[in-house]
Amino acid sequence: MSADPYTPRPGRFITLEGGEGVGKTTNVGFVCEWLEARGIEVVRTREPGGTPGSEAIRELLLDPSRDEPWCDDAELLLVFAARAQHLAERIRPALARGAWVVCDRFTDATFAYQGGGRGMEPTRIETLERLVQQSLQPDLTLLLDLPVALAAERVAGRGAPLDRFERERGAFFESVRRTYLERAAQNERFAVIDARPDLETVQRAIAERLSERVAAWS
Ligand code: Z5A
Repeated sequence: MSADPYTPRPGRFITLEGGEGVGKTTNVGFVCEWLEARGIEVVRTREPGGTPGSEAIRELLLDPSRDEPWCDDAELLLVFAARAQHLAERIRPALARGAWVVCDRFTDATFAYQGGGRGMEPTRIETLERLVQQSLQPDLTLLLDLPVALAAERVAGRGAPLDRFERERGAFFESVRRTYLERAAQNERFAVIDARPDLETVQRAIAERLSERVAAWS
């Protein structure tokens, strides 16, 4: 008898990535519901954030009204400080007990924003990645890909105030998108999802990729 691909098993780590406004937050919920419908315990979380301390660091990172802008190194260290706490308090304990963790952004965002966007050397980011994560990497990264102009329209359509990153220029976001796509081309854990179509079509594509990967893990 073949194994049921949806039988709960030691935890898996799924991340959603992409530039601003590509639909990560909208689709994190869809991924969680898809897994829960198959009897899997899911922990939904996000970065920066996911614990009270890490959410406090998120506030520091995103606040657009700060008089003193963060220098690039301070921004990078804050991102990894939040991540270290998140891993220790939330992600590793959940994976250890067999829950699946679905996270809105993780370290690929650091390579895309601090690396691609701010121009930091990837080797500096890799050093902190090794220190904080050791060997832990996501099992699957769903990269929602959308042209920058279309993403900006969707963000504007939400009508919410812009955070410190959302105030960056188009070239910054082009570089973020390019970095994500380059990483996806180099790493099999990525599944790139075309985020241009309507939500139903995007979610059908996400469900197909989830089905393939979950079946392959069984
Ligand atoms: N950051 C960093 O620099 N380094 C790091 O290591 C990490 C993060 C982890 C906060 O992230 C910032 O932190 C982020 C990078 C930095 N800044 N930026 N930019 P965040 O995840 O909170 O911020 P965000 O990317 O700006 O998320 P967002 O604005 O919430 O966007 P989203 O989650 O991708 O999109 P959404 O809210 O789900 O969708 C946007 C709108 O489009 C919304 O009205 C939806 O209803 C609509 N939508 C969604 N899908 C569709 C489709 N298919 N068709 C039509 N409309 C749609």
